[in-house]
Amino acid sequence: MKSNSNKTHSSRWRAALCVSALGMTSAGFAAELPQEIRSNDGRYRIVIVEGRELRRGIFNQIEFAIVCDDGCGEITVAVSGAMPEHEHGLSYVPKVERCAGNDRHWCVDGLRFHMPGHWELYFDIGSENGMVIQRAQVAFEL
Ligand SMILES: [Cu+2]
Repeated sequence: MKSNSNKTHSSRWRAALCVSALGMTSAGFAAELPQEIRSNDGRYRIVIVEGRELRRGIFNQIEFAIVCDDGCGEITVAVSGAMPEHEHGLSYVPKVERCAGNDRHWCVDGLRFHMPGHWELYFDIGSENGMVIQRAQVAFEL
């Protein structure tokens, strides 16, 4: 009886290890963001502080700073994502707010890439007067 249950336990372990090894080696389960993503007009630099490794199918969290050579002013930030080839966005709207422990940083939660394939991640930065939105974007495979 006892040896039976040990055997089951050990084969479960093997299966778990197998899945985990696949996740580590197969391209597509995880993607790494660059440390810095610049907005298309060159003004805003998104500097990723935490959470550069994105994984498919989970709620990823990212912490980032936005840096401008001349100071950014009172900006607004929205984060979204899309699979352009499938013509759809994220299945959940991620939450973006000033980080609780550091209000100079922005924290994104609920960033979930639900499908395998080519994704784009967008940071939309609204200017102080709210008149201009600049986008910083990055593409990756998950
Ligand atoms: Cu898709």
